[in-house]
Amino acid sequence: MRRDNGNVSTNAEANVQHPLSGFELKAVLRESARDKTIFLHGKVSSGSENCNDAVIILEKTPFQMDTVSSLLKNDPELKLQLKNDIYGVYHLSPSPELNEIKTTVICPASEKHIKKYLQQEVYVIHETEDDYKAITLPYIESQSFSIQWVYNILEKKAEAERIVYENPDPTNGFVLIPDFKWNQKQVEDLYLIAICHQRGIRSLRDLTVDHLPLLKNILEEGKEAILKRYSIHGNKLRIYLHYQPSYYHLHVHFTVLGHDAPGSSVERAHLLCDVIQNIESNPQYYKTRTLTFALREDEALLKKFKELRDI
Ligand code: GTA
Repeated sequence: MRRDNGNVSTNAEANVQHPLSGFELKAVLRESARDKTIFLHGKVSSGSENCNDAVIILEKTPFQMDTVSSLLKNDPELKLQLKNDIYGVYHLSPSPELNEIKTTVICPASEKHIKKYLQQEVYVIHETEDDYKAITLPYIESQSFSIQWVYNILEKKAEAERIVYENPDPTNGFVLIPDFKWNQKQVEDLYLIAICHQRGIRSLRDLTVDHLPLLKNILEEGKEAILKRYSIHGNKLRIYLHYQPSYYHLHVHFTVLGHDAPGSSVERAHLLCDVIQNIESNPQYYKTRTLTFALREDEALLKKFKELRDI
């Protein structure tokens, strides 16, 4: 099945082109030895003549408790690197099924996608209510990332088989689904997102008392669904919204404590339980408060703030 308008396709389609067909590396955008991740800009060929920009993210996956002992059984081949007294360091080359690399392909990637993954300086912005209206909102309306992938999930045109839980209410309901960044093989890096059914709630800034039932449903039903499916209790979860998000359709991140997920730092993550309390104590809280966040050097929104404000 393929829908070109919504970019939905499945592997069941005959003649599926390899997603990395004709791959040619253009640049390493960023890499992290700590996270064992590398972000690449490349060209891939789609069809006979077209050559598309692609962002490819390669990430070594965490060990899985249930398979880790197979790595070491039956005298696997070890290449000695160093031996000193009781200390030995070896290279082990596991079989392919125990040596997976999670590969994310964004294709065709826009200039904005390429910049998003580029290593850059970041700067803190304190966005007042007026800044939001004069700078951020016009920016969001003119050039934010497409949210077609979100509508595909809500309309069951993509990832339908991955849905963990759904409250179908059009106003106060949501879909809970494993995040793109989680391979679902181990709960040590569990990462799900709750995407609300209601359209037009762009971000934290749009939230008022009208949205409290939705937010409370996401918090309570999301925790319950994760407990039921993954046996992880709510007191082990970090449940938060990003400000600024990359995609301006309200969604909530569920990650497990102990997993240092990208975007869980204090200048970006707003705990859902705090968001609910803030709105309860002041219905205009997110409309009026100055909100602080960081922007990368190359981001158009930062350029707008620099043009219009003394920062
Ligand atoms: N299930 O199609 C999708 C999909 N898309 C396109 C995005 N997401 C999706 N989930 C499903 N299907 O958590 C997820 C994203 C993200 C959430 C949107 O939706 O994975 P956000 O609007 O707050 O945007 O959340 P955010 O957090 O900036 O987006 P993103 O892409 O996670 O980028 C943040 C940083 O995370 C990046 O700068 C990069 O450092 C890192 N990162 C991004 N992707 C990966 C990856 N695949 N592996 C490792 N690190 C990554």
